[in-house]
Amino acid sequence: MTALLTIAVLVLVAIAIWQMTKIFELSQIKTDNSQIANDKDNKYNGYLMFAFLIFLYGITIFSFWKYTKVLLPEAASEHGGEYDSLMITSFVIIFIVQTLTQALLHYFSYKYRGEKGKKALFYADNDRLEFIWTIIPVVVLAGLILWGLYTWTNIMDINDEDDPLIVELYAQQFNWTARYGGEDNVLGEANVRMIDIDRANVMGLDESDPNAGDDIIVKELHLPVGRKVNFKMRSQDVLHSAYMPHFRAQMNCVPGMITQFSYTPTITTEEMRLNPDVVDKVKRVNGIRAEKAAQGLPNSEPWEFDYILLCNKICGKSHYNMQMKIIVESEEDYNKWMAEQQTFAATIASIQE
Ligand SMILES: [Cu+2]
Repeated sequence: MTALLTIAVLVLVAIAIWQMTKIFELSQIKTDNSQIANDKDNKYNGYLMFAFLIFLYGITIFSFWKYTKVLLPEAASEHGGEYDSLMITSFVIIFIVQTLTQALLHYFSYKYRGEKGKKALFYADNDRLEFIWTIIPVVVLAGLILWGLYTWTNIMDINDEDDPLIVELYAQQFNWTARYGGEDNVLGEANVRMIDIDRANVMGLDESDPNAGDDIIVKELHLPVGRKVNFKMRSQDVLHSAYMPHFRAQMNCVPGMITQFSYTPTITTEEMRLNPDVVDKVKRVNGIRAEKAAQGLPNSEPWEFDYILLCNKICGKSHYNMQMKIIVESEEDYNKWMAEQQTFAATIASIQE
């Protein structure tokens, strides 16, 4: 509300200033009252073009200096590196082209500003020039698109080779649940119509399916490092999107269908906590939190880095907080954790007792 009022006040002040300048202008007796731009106007606009170019470069440098540190750390999945190089290459190309074309655009606007007696040269066409400015973008874009398609098909090649771990990610407003296939690594059939809250069947598992009994339902995702994981996504209510930024993975969760994504985690949580970028980020966040703690504000306990699964589709009121912790650990630790979890059959049995 305060923000809205502030904006309203600023807009009104701007209108008032604008009206006042108009009155001031009208009150002046002008010798030259023509609406046609004269040399002085053109020169003034030419310099303004230059000023705008400096502003553009300034804001670019400022953004690099101020915001690059909030970028994600190194990719923690096998395909992540390939994805990152594609993105950084695209960014570098865009950056170079943008820097050059903006400089030329603004410089020429200044150089060829209107001047009395100066006439534009009539220059119909130049085949060679047109050929060059067509062929270069064609080659560069075709290269990027082909590389992109190749990377995309590589990443989206979800198959059962190399004995992948099968994990279901179940989305609902506003939390995540994960399900493992259990001993047989096969997920039991499930459907939202079979949800039975009274019997703690929150994901709608088909109790008559022999594959369902050993399924393990958890609220914290553990993954063994180096093993391929095939994710199957489901949604109970609306569109959600399973986003695991550190693994460069995202897939929509669509009610009524199962979507998939597959990746191999390569860096454990413990290792990632030692990554210089992560150490830096944790330090910065905890600096802010320490300040908050000094003022007695909430959310001020020291933070420790963890991988996360986020929802990346605005799915409702608490969308912003729809997340689940992901822990990547050694196979040994993973097995130990898994052994402590309760199977679906055991949960159901304990409810019935
Ligand atoms: Cu969501």
